[in-house]
Amino acid sequence: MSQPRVAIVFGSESDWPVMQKCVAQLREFGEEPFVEVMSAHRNPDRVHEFATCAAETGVQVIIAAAGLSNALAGAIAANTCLPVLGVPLSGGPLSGFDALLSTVQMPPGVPVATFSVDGAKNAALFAVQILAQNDEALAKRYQEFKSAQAEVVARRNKDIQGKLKA
Ligand code: RP5
Repeated sequence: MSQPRVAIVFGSESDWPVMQKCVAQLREFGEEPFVEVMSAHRNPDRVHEFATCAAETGVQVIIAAAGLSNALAGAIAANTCLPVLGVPLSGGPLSGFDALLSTVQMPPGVPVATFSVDGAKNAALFAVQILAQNDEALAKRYQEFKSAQAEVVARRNKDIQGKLKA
Protein backbone atom coordinates (compact mmCIF):
# COMPACT_ATOMS: atom_id res chain seq x y z
CA MET A 1 0.00 0.00 0.00
CA SER A 2 1.25 3.50 -0.79
CA GLN A 3 2.30 5.90 1.95
CA PRO A 4 -0.45 8.26 3.17
CA ARG A 5 -0.35 11.67 1.51
CA VAL A 6 -2.60 13.24 4.15
CA ALA A 7 -2.12 13.12 7.91
CA ILE A 8 -5.03 13.80 10.24
CA VAL A 9 -4.12 14.48 13.84
CA PHE A 10 -6.37 15.56 16.68
CA GLY A 11 -6.01 16.37 20.34
CA SER A 12 -8.14 13.73 21.99
CA GLU A 13 -10.04 10.54 21.43
CA SER A 14 -13.13 12.65 22.29
CA ASP A 15 -12.62 14.49 18.96
CA TRP A 16 -13.27 11.33 16.94
CA PRO A 17 -17.04 11.82 16.34
CA VAL A 18 -16.21 14.94 14.30
CA MET A 19 -12.90 13.84 12.85
CA GLN A 20 -14.21 10.55 11.53
CA LYS A 21 -16.05 12.65 8.93
CA CYS A 22 -12.67 13.89 7.75
CA VAL A 23 -11.39 10.34 7.36
CA ALA A 24 -14.59 9.27 5.57
CA GLN A 25 -14.41 12.16 3.11
CA LEU A 26 -10.80 11.42 2.21
CA ARG A 27 -11.59 7.75 1.74
CA GLU A 28 -14.33 8.72 -0.73
CA PHE A 29 -11.51 10.07 -2.89
CA GLY A 30 -9.38 6.97 -2.39
CA GLU A 31 -7.02 8.64 0.07
CA GLU A 32 -6.18 6.55 3.13
CA PRO A 33 -4.87 9.04 5.68
CA PHE A 34 -2.38 8.63 8.48
CA VAL A 35 -4.38 9.19 11.70
CA GLU A 36 -3.07 9.80 15.21
CA VAL A 37 -4.25 11.36 18.44
CA MET A 38 -1.64 13.77 19.78
CA SER A 39 -1.80 16.82 21.96
CA ALA A 40 0.30 19.98 21.93
CA HIS A 41 -0.28 20.26 25.67
CA ARG A 42 -0.34 16.67 26.84
CA ASN A 43 2.36 15.01 24.75
CA PRO A 44 4.25 17.86 23.08
CA ASP A 45 7.33 15.71 22.39
CA ARG A 46 5.32 13.45 20.10
CA VAL A 47 3.82 16.46 18.32
CA HIS A 48 7.32 17.81 17.69
CA GLU A 49 8.57 14.45 16.42
CA PHE A 50 5.56 14.04 14.12
CA ALA A 51 5.83 17.55 12.68
CA THR A 52 9.54 17.35 12.00
CA CYS A 53 9.33 13.91 10.33
CA ALA A 54 5.99 14.10 8.46
CA ALA A 55 7.37 15.36 5.13
CA GLU A 56 9.97 12.63 4.85
CA THR A 57 7.30 9.92 5.28
CA GLY A 58 5.52 11.15 2.14
CA VAL A 59 2.82 13.24 3.81
CA GLN A 60 1.96 16.32 1.73
CA VAL A 61 -0.81 17.92 3.79
CA ILE A 62 -1.51 17.89 7.53
CA ILE A 63 -4.98 18.37 9.01
CA ALA A 64 -4.75 19.26 12.70
CA ALA A 65 -7.84 19.54 14.89
CA ALA A 66 -8.40 20.30 18.54
CA GLY A 67 -10.90 21.89 20.85
CA LEU A 68 -10.56 24.43 23.68
CA SER A 69 -7.21 26.24 23.41
CA ASN A 70 -6.13 24.70 20.09
CA ALA A 71 -2.34 24.87 20.01
CA LEU A 72 -1.96 21.71 17.92
CA ALA A 73 -2.17 23.18 14.42
CA GLY A 74 0.17 26.03 15.29
CA ALA A 75 2.70 23.82 17.05
CA ILE A 76 2.84 21.59 13.99
CA ALA A 77 3.07 24.52 11.57
CA ALA A 78 6.03 25.81 13.60
CA ASN A 79 7.95 22.61 12.85
CA THR A 80 7.14 21.72 9.24
CA CYS A 81 7.09 23.31 5.79
CA LEU A 82 4.01 21.27 4.83
CA PRO A 83 0.66 23.07 4.56
CA VAL A 84 -1.29 22.76 7.81
CA LEU A 85 -5.08 22.86 7.75
CA GLY A 86 -6.48 23.69 11.18
CA VAL A 87 -9.90 22.57 12.34
CA PRO A 88 -11.20 24.17 15.54
CA LEU A 89 -13.54 21.84 17.37
CA SER A 90 -16.64 22.66 19.37
CA GLY A 91 -17.18 21.46 22.90
CA GLY A 92 -16.40 23.21 26.11
CA PRO A 93 -18.13 26.27 27.59
CA LEU A 94 -17.34 28.52 24.58
CA SER A 95 -18.65 26.07 21.94
CA GLY A 96 -15.50 26.21 19.83
CA PHE A 97 -15.06 29.99 19.71
CA ASP A 98 -11.91 29.58 21.82
CA ALA A 99 -10.52 26.94 19.45
CA LEU A 100 -11.46 29.06 16.42
CA LEU A 101 -9.53 32.08 17.67
CA SER A 102 -6.51 30.10 18.79
CA THR A 103 -6.33 28.34 15.42
CA VAL A 104 -6.92 31.35 13.18
CA GLN A 105 -4.85 33.97 15.00
CA MET A 106 -1.42 32.72 14.03
CA PRO A 107 1.47 35.20 14.11
CA PRO A 108 2.85 36.38 10.75
CA GLY A 109 5.29 33.86 9.29
CA VAL A 110 3.57 30.72 10.57
CA PRO A 111 0.37 30.20 8.55
CA VAL A 112 -2.40 27.77 9.44
CA ALA A 113 -5.32 27.57 6.99
CA THR A 114 -8.27 27.63 9.36
CA PHE A 115 -11.63 26.00 8.69
CA SER A 116 -14.99 26.51 10.33
CA VAL A 117 -15.72 25.10 13.77
CA ASP A 118 -16.08 21.33 13.28
CA GLY A 119 -15.28 21.86 9.58
CA ALA A 120 -13.69 18.44 9.19
CA LYS A 121 -15.34 17.69 5.84
CA ASN A 122 -14.14 20.90 4.20
CA ALA A 123 -10.61 20.37 5.51
CA ALA A 124 -10.61 16.96 3.83
CA LEU A 125 -11.91 18.44 0.57
CA PHE A 126 -9.26 21.16 0.68
CA ALA A 127 -6.57 18.54 1.18
CA VAL A 128 -7.89 16.74 -1.90
CA GLN A 129 -7.78 20.00 -3.86
CA ILE A 130 -4.12 20.48 -2.88
CA LEU A 131 -3.17 16.94 -3.91
CA ALA A 132 -5.15 17.28 -7.14
CA GLN A 133 -2.79 20.01 -8.33
CA ASN A 134 -0.28 17.26 -9.12
CA ASP A 135 -2.62 14.33 -9.69
CA GLU A 136 -4.78 14.37 -12.81
CA ALA A 137 -6.91 11.39 -11.81
CA LEU A 138 -7.73 12.97 -8.47
CA ALA A 139 -8.48 16.31 -10.17
CA LYS A 140 -10.99 14.47 -12.40
CA ARG A 141 -12.65 12.85 -9.38
CA TYR A 142 -12.88 16.22 -7.69
CA GLN A 143 -14.52 17.74 -10.76
CA GLU A 144 -17.02 14.85 -10.78
CA PHE A 145 -17.74 15.49 -7.09
CA LYS A 146 -18.46 19.17 -7.88
CA SER A 147 -20.74 18.22 -10.78
CA ALA A 148 -22.64 15.68 -8.66
CA GLN A 149 -23.12 18.30 -5.95
CA ALA A 150 -24.51 20.77 -8.48
CA GLU A 151 -26.89 18.12 -9.83
CA VAL A 152 -28.26 17.49 -6.33
CA VAL A 153 -29.04 21.19 -5.92
CA ALA A 154 -30.71 21.34 -9.34
CA ARG A 155 -32.84 18.29 -8.45
CA ARG A 156 -33.87 19.79 -5.12
CA ASN A 157 -34.77 23.05 -6.81
CA LYS A 158 -36.92 21.14 -9.30
CA ASP A 159 -38.76 19.51 -6.37
CA ILE A 160 -39.39 22.91 -4.78
CA GLN A 161 -40.57 24.42 -8.06
CA GLY A 162 -42.98 21.49 -8.39
CA LYS A 163 -44.32 22.08 -4.88
CA LEU A 164 -44.86 25.77 -5.66
CA LYS A 165 -47.03 24.83 -8.63
CA ALA A 166 -49.03 22.18 -6.75
C1 RP5 B 1 -8.41 19.35 23.33
O1 RP5 B 1 -9.14 19.34 24.49
C2 RP5 B 1 -8.88 18.16 22.57
O2 RP5 B 1 -8.66 18.31 21.20
C3 RP5 B 1 -10.34 18.08 22.91
O3 RP5 B 1 -11.13 18.75 21.95
C4 RP5 B 1 -10.42 18.83 24.24
C5 RP5 B 1 -10.88 17.97 25.40
O4 RP5 B 1 -10.07 16.81 25.47
P1 RP5 B 1 -10.44 15.61 26.45
O5 RP5 B 1 -10.43 16.17 27.84
O6 RP5 B 1 -11.82 15.14 26.02
O7 RP5 B 1 -9.40 14.56 26.23
O8 RP5 B 1 -7.04 19.32 23.54
